[in-house]
Amino acid sequence: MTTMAESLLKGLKENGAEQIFGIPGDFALPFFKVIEESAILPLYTFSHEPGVGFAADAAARSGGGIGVAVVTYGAGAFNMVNTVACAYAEKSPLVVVSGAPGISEGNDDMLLHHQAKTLNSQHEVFKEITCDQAILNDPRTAPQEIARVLQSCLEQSRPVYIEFPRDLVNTPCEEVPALAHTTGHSDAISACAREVLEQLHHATAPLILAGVEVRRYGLEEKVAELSRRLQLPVATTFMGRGLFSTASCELIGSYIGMAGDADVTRAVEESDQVLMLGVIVCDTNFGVSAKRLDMRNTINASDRQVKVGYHQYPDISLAELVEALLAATQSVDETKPGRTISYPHTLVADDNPIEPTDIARAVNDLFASNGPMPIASDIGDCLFTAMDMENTHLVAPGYYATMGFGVPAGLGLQAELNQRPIILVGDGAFQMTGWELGNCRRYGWDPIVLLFNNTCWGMLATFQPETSYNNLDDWQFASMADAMGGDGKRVTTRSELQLALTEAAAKRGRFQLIEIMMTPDARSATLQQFVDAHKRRTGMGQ
Ligand code: S1T
Repeated sequence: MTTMAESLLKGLKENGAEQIFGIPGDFALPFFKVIEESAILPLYTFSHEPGVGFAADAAARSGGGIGVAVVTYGAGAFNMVNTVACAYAEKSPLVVVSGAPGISEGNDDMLLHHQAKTLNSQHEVFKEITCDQAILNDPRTAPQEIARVLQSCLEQSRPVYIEFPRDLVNTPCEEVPALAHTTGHSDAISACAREVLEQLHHATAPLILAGVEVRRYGLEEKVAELSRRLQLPVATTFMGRGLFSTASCELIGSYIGMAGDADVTRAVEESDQVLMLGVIVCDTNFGVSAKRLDMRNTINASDRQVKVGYHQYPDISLAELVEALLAATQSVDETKPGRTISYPHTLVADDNPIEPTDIARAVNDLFASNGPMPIASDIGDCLFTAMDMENTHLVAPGYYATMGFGVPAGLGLQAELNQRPIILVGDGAFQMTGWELGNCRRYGWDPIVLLFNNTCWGMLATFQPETSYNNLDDWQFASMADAMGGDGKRVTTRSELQLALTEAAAKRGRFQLIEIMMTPDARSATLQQFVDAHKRRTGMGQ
C-alpha cells in the first residue's frame, strides 16, 4: 500500500502534471520530503508564492495537463489568492495543495501560527476561487476525494484546492482511482449540433471566434479542421491570442474591437452568425467593440453549455460539440489560406529612441531568422505590443489583468515545454516578481526577458496623463542581472536593441535580460486605442 502523499503525487502525475512548483513551510515540510524522496514529479522552488502560482498556472496553460502549486498553510496559501483568482477567471486547471495543521493539533485552546480567523478560514477563502475542494483528513476517503477534485479541475478547467494535514502525509492509503468522465446526453448533443449547422447554413457571413477553452481542452486541431470543412474564417479573441500558431485554418487575426486591426473588427462585428467556441465574454474581449455583438446572432459554446440564440443546451462540453459537428460534416481537400497578416518587421537599426513597435519588429526579425519562440507576457503595454508579434504560443493574463504574471509564467512555460521562451514585462510588473529570475540558474532556465522600462505605470498614465503618482524611479535592472545569475543589457537606441537581441539569442544557459529604455509617453497604438475606447465606454477621465 502507498502512503497518502505518494497516492496524491501519483494521481497528479497520472492526470497530466509534469512537475511541482512550491515553497515549503513547517505545515508542508513532511509532504515536501516525500516529493523530493519519491521523485515522482520534479520540484521547482520559487522565492514568493505569487511566482509559484503563476508558474504552475502557465505550465497548465502550456502543456494541456494540470499545473501544481504546493505551499504551506496561511502565509503561503493566502499569498497565492490573487494568482488562483486569475487562474479561476481565465480557466486554468491549477491544483493548489496546501499543507495544514495536523488533525491532532487543532483541538487545543491555543491559536496556531498562520491561523487567520479559524482553522477553516483558508478553506473558506479558497472555496470562492476554486471549483472544487478536498480536505484529506481521512485515509479511507482520500483517494476518491482526490479523484473527484482532479476530475473537476480537468472538466471545468478551473483551479481546485487540496488541504493536506501534516500528520497524515505518511498514513497508508489506496491509490487514486481512474477518473470518471461526465458525458452529455447523446440525443441532446446531436440536436444541438444540428441546430448549430442550420444556423450557420442560413447565415451570409458566418465566422468562428475562438477563445481560450479551445486550447485548454486541446481542441486546436479539431477546431481548425471544423473551420476548413465549414469554410469559415477564424478570428481569436484577445485572450485567445496564440491559438492556431501551428494548426492550419483560415485565420484572420485577433479581435480587439476598436483597438485592433480594422479588417478583423469589421469581419467579426458585421458577421450575422458568430460561432463562439470557448470564449470568455468579458470586457477585455468585447468592451472595446465598435459595435456591440448582438448575442442573439451568436452561438456560444463555453462553460459546458451551448447557447444558440435563445436556445440553451446545458451539460454539453466544447469537445462534445466539436466532435458532433465534425461527425456531421465531410472533410475537404483544400484549405482556404488564411489572410496574410503582415506584422511589423525589419527594424531600422539606427540611433533613434525605441518605440514599442520597434520591439515587435526586433522580435519578428528574430523569429524570421531563428524560428518562432513561445511568449509569456505580463499585462501592460508589453501585451498590446505582443499583438504586433508573429502569432506564436502565448500565455498572458489578458482578461484578469494581474501584474506579476510574466516572469514566473515564462519560467513555468520553460519547465513545462522545455523550450526557451521570450518574456515580455513592464518595469512596474518587474518590480513585483522579476526577482524570480534569480531561480533560473539552479534549474538551467534561460529565458530572454524584454523589459519595457518606461519608468512609469504606463497603462495607468495613459488613463490619467495629468497625475504624477504613476511615475516610477529608474531602478537600473540590467545591472542586477549578473548577481542573479544572468546577463543584463540596457539599451536606448534601435541599433542597441537589435544587437542585444541577436547576442541574447546566441547565448544559451543563462537568462538574458534586455532592459529597453523608453520615454514615459512612448506607447503602442493598440494600447492608446484600447484606453481611449475604454474611457469612452466607462466615462473615465471626463
Ligand atoms: N496590481 C496588480 C497586481 N495588477 C494590476 N493590474 C494593477 C495593480 C493595476 C495596474 C494595471 S496596469 C498598471 C497597474 C499598476 C501599470 C503597469 O505598469 P508596468 O508594468 O510598468 O507596464 P506599463 O508601463 O506598460 O503599463 C491594470 C491593468 O489596471
